[in-house]
Amino acid sequence: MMQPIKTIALSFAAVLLAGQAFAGATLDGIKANDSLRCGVSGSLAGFSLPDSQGVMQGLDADVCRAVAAAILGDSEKVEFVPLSAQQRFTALQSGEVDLLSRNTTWTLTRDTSLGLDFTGVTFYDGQGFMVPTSLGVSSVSELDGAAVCVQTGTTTEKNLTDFFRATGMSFQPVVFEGFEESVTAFINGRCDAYTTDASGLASIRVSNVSNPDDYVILPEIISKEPLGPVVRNDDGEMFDVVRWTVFAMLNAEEAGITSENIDSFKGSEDPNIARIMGDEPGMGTAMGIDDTWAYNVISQVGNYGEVFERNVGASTPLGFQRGINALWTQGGLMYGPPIR
Ligand SMILES: N[C@@H](CCC(=O)N[C@@H](CS)C(=O)NCC(=O)O)C(=O)O
Repeated sequence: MMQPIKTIALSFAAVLLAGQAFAGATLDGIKANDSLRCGVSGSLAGFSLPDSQGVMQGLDADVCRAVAAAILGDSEKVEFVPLSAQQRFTALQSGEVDLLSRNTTWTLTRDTSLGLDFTGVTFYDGQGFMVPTSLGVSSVSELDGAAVCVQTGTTTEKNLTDFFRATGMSFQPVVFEGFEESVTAFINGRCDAYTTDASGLASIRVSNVSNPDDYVILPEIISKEPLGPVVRNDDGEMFDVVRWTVFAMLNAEEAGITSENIDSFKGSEDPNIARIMGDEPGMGTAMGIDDTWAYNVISQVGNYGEVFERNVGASTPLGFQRGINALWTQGGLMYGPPIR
């Protein structure tokens, strides 16, 4: 049966109104507060850890700064909120934070059942194991019967069970809610092994133990841990801003634009560059922010390669190679769709 024209018009109006109610609610809140509340770990060297001056440093922290630069034009306008693995999703759902940028793995269940959306990947990782050097173990295949320290509320805990079940080995999980207590227990010999994302293991080894040589990270990686920023799924504009902020950092690296040389690209004849610079208008306004958004991100925080090198790269204590986190043009997985 055909719907009367009046009913169709009314439902159309309802859809429009609903759309208006949701579009940009988080984005508007950030602008009204003139500050981005960003959930981080706050405990993880290279990703988010306060330095000796109390300034939050790390790749996850710089993603918060980049989003603040895109929305507010100022990368300093961030309030960092340290969150444990267990607290992080509730804090985002309840509105305590606007954005979660905290070594969080993108999985189907998290993306679909929490009222949240993963915006992309800022660091491709995988789960590994660390053991005391004195244990004399060089492969995970030697961990049959091991006691393994692990933090609750993580993919780590689930992968651990899957891995031992799949390999037919036995293990004893020693589960902790807090990060510090899990690491302390491991250092004090409560467990034979500690498991988390390989980046987390490297972080612990350089910043939480007194002598890194007393611990070895085993070579096997047992899972995929694509880590990235998360937003609530009720604000499409906020989702777009966060994902395109990261894409802008990738595109800038690909184009050779850095925080140091960006001003030399002003007035460029290359339309791709002109759109990143905001010289050609429309890209920012399409997301409800200023057209200089990408310029602000790159000039104030840097391109993806700069952020990687500064926080976790070869010259830092973590000493990571780019590996799969290299740009697609260098054989890696990092790919920014076109800004046009
Ligand atoms: N990527 C995994 C693990 C993330 C995670 O929370 N790892 C722990 C161990 S490295 C952590 O970051 N703890 C720091 C904290 O709780 O502040 C996930 O999303 O579940």
